Amino acid sequence: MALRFLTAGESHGECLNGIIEGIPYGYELDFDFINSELSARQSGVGRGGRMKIEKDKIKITSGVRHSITTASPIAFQIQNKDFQNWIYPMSITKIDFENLDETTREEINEKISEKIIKKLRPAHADLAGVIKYNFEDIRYVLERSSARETATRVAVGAICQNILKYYDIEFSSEILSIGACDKKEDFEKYIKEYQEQGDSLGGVIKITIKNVPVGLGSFVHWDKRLDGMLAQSLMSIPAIKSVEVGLGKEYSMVSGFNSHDEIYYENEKYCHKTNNSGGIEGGMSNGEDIVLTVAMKPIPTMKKALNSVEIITHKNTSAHFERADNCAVEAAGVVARNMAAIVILDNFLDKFGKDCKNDIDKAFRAYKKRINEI
Ligand code: EPS
Repeated sequence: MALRFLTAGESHGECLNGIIEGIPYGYELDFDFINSELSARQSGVGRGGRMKIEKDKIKITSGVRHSITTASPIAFQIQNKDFQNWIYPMSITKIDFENLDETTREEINEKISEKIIKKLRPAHADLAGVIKYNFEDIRYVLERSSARETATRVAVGAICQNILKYYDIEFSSEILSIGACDKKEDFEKYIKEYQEQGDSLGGVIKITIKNVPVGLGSFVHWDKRLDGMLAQSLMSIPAIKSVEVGLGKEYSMVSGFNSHDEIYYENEKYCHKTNNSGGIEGGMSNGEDIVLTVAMKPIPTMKKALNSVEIITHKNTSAHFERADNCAVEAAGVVARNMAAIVILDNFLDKFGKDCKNDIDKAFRAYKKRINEI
């Protein structure tokens, strides 16, 4: 493993934070590109009120000098503009009530208590989270389990995409369906219909990765298989319930003769004329486009509340609702292509070198020459 990253931050805290270790020396970062990925994650029909408040931008605080990566860990922040409305409920330090007058004390106490959550939200992390940590306020779970955290992953992934662009490796995501609708021209209308009913929707997203060199990943060890690593990283995105590579589960419904990609040798290169394998065979990239499909469940927070239970009193109630997206499939597509970029860069560096761009460029060119691709 060449790369690792950590994220920290609460949904309504001051900021989101990330640290990436393993980015080699010598790559010029394109901040406009990184910010454009952050802004793409915020867009799409079905996003709620929060996205009108936020304008996600990366602020790198170390590991980059004059826009060039230095090989030191890259640390960054993304501000939560909404924090201005949460200063007391999300305060890091203890509030010094003793030195406040009574009116201010009451005002602050009210602000804090109105943000305490007792009604469990089904299909969220709430139930298992409060039991696991013995929390008496569901907000402790909500703040960190919120999909807001995916902004940090997109920033990491966009840095990885930025580096992979030097080698023409490109990532894209496309929505295949929203709920039961697979007509792109109807997506907006369909999402809005459910929004009006206070209901939510999920969908299916296709990720395509172009120009991945042959041989990333490995057939040698279970944890080095590229499909396994991609599946883990995509499955870790909140609300993603399945990941498929190429034909995916459809493989189980067709015969081998009718599904496997035949091999040809043309123009002094190996190639396939079909790509049912989705660009991965034996745990390694095979030179074709990598094609992944992920399915997202509907957003659990809904105006049309589900039946639930209150913590502590155990009374029947309806689920907590503040405000929420009713569909975030487009955003999940942006997160998915960036999570995939992290895995691809990790494997790319494992193969071509971990220290500096010059050495990596040379190793990459030598490999391409050996396999007659340049
Ligand atoms: C989320 C709830 C909403 C979403 C949020 C994920 O936020 P809020 O509770 O502030 O209204 O907008 O997603 C983001 C903030 C984001 O940046 O994607 C949740 O509970 O998971």
